[in-house]
Amino acid sequence: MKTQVAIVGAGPAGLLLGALLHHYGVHNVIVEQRSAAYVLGRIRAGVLEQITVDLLAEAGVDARLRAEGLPHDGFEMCFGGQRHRIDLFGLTGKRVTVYGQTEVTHDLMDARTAQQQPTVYEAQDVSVHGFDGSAPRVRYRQDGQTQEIECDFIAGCDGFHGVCRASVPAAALQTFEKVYPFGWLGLLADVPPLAHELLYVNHERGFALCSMRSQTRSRYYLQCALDDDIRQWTDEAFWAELKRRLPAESAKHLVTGASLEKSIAPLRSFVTEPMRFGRLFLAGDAAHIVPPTGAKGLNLAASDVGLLSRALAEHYRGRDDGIEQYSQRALARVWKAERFSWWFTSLMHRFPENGAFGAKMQTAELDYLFGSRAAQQVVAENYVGLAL
Ligand code: RFL
Ligand code: PHB
Repeated sequence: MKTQVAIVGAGPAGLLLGALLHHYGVHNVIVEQRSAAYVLGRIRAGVLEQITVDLLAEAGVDARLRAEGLPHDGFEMCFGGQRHRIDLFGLTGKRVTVYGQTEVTHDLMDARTAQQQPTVYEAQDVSVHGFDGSAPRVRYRQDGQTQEIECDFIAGCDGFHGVCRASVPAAALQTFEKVYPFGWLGLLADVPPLAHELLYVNHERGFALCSMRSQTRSRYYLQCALDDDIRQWTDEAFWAELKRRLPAESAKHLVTGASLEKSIAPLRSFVTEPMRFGRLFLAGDAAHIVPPTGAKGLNLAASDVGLLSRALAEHYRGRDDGIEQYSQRALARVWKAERFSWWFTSLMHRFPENGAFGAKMQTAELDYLFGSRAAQQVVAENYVGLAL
């Protein structure tokens, strides 16, 4: 098989890149190691920046998002029993859209099928070759046969555990990492959301987040120990712990129900530099990870592929500046989102290892934030997404 761009991974980064390249008239093939159903079964992000919504619109994949996405003009923070609203729209003139990653992925998959774009699911032993020269290739096995895709470029959109970053010689890259000493226990249930807006809680028992997917489906998270066994977290135990961490007034309104999904995710900050090696580009979680507190992971994946799709389209029109500058431009945005995600995580979670002084610093910072419009503006500007 031959194509212009071979994309490894059919998560949101790979699928959106494929859609944008198709829109620009660049032929591409996606190779994914899992089945489409498996990819859709992963419950992850829920908050889209306007830049992400705009990119989906540019790719022509925003009809359902426009009809069903929930525009949010603000979110709430809770500390010491006090609730404080961050007025995103009032402070920045921008809003975010609550629309699940599962739905984004679904819409992108449907568009790809309708446009008859080639996608290989359940590809085994995917490997990438020749990207340091002029003839890159992606190889995989399917039905006992080895297949090869000849291409001009490879886009590594294969997530944190993918094969693309791992195929770059170790000496050619530098990585930066911080692992947090706790995880997030997430629960999805068909119950109405607690409130109209998201609620981030810093409680002495740990962080909690009340989010949603629709008017009838809610997503909740609890800070938990990394070695917690998911089997110990019955639905009853989850709801009881969430109620303890919510302000009493809110806990009264919490509607509970059977979980549709429950999982524990570790929290990590991670960046690889650079994001390009010859004819291999990394995008999304393959290049960087943020802790989910700032809701930036999917949005960074989208802004990476926004830059990359334009750079590749320009290449086929005879200009290579976009390709040359991709890594530097993407990383400038990535590091700012890393900073915000790290800061928001540090502000809202409990870190007993930071001692009494650390706890006082957190209290002082929250107190300052709740009383300062300037500080709230910094939060709002980052939450709605910095310019590309
Ligand atoms: P993905 O989604 O991991 O997709 C990578 C794909 O590559 C495939 N793959 C391979 N394919 C072929 N060959 C190989 N060798 C391969 N190895 C892997 C995988 O099967 C997969 O299909 O990465 P991508 O596309 O870069 O997208 C990134 C986002 O998924 C991620 O950043 C977000 O989900 C992070 N995130 C959030 N982001 C937000 O913007 N807003 C949020 O509100 C938000 N909440 C979250 C989150 C992530 C969470 N978890 C579970 C880590 C909440 C949680 C709990
Ligand atoms: C989610 O709904 O999954 C979600 C929302 C906001 C975050 C993280 C996750 O900061």
